[in-house]
Amino acid sequence: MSTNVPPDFGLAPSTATTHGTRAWQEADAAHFLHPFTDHQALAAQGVRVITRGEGLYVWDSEGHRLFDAMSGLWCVNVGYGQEALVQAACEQMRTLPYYNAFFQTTTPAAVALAQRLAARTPAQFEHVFFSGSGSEANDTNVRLARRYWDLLGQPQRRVIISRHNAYHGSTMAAASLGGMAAMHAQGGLPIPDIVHIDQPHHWEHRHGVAQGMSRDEFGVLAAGWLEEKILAVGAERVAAFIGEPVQGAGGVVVPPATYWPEIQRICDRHGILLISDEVICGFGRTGQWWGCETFGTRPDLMTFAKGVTSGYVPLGGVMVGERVARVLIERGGELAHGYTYSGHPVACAVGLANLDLIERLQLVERVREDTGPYLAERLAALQDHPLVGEVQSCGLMAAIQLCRDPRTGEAFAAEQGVGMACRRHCFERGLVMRAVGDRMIVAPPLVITRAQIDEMFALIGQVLERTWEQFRS
Ligand code: PXG
Repeated sequence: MSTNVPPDFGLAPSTATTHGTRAWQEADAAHFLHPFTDHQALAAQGVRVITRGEGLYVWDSEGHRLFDAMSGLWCVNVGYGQEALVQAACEQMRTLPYYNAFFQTTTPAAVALAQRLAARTPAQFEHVFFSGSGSEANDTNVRLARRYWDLLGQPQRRVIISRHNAYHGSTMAAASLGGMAAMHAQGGLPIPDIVHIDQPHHWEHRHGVAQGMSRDEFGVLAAGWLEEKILAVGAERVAAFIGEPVQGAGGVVVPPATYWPEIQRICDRHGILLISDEVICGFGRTGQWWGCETFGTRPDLMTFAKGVTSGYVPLGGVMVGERVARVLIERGGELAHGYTYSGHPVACAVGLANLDLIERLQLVERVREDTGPYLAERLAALQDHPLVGEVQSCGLMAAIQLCRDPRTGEAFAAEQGVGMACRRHCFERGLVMRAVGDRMIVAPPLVITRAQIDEMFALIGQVLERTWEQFRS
């Protein structure tokens, strides 16, 4: 693995904290079952051990420095090594490392974060339900949406409509909401009463229904698939529609501008709850605090996680709009749902420090006015590369679609594994990008500067050249 990395590509001299790579790899292979990993393949290759992070960089146990253009897993928005978050965690741990929010108790950190989130989210949100992760938060959404309709005397409204290629997490309900076929194939998913429509992916449909259509025309068409599904299921059976403003794990699928306003109209027309899963898009990623603000919707429920603590500690939750909150509070009695770590005080203290930092550094404004537009400009310049079919971005999340022939949009054969090959070149150059099929993804920390965007694109340029050399024939 990383021992093959040539020393002359801007990699730091050895900064390894210890020299235990082999030992860690062996112990890891013997004991650690990783998420979304083929363990035989990993054991043969040897896992990469990440030991340290600072700013936009992480270092592995061999001392190689990596430019983390994925913010960990779309979460380290304030970058690594922010002392204010460390301090907040230490102080809270010293004062009160844990207390629960069950049985008529609360903690100051959880109250303060709830209040802060209510102030920082669109006007319809005055209440939050905390979880430990995005997956749990989406399970909560299923419970809340169905409970809402039960309390309104419409228990038959149970169906939740989602989209193919969506990612909403890995618990049973969240994986069912997700539209990943490979996940559904393991474990008998989806659970009952969750159905899917196609995603608003203009590129994917370029040779099909989107042929000859502008993106905006296609956006209206794709939103129409929701109405078709509602009518097929029967509107009186549909509880909610859930979607990521921009599908993240699915490959940074930026919808046409016409899509979400049309989705909102359809939900309103049929009285259906709208759930915006903002686990990736929330906290400034799209250039507004929330993706629903960027795309013009008014969700009833909103999932968050990742960016709420910049990934420093686990925390997630659901912002519950007043339409739902009023019914739950005034008619619901006890809500039979909750997690040990709902409102964990250490996580909430870190969340508060993280929000302070985002505001102090004006990261959301920076993404909207400076770094987001600059990233889009640098991305547009890649459009002429002989390997690049399309580029898409929204704020600080971007996709580079690789294809065999950009003029015709002809794709590479899947078995060529072009995206994964490109990703290997990334690691050799000291860059972390994600490959979703042949779509290369970046979502750098929101603290990135213009100069660092230049640095990232210099690396991307080298990586695309290498990939082009490998596959041009
Ligand atoms: N919703 C969305 C939109 C997500 O992106 C989750 C829910 C689940 O959150 P938790 O905290 O339970 O993981 C996510 C998570 C990838 C990748 O490969 C993306 C996620 C997780 C793991 C991998 O892009 N997003």
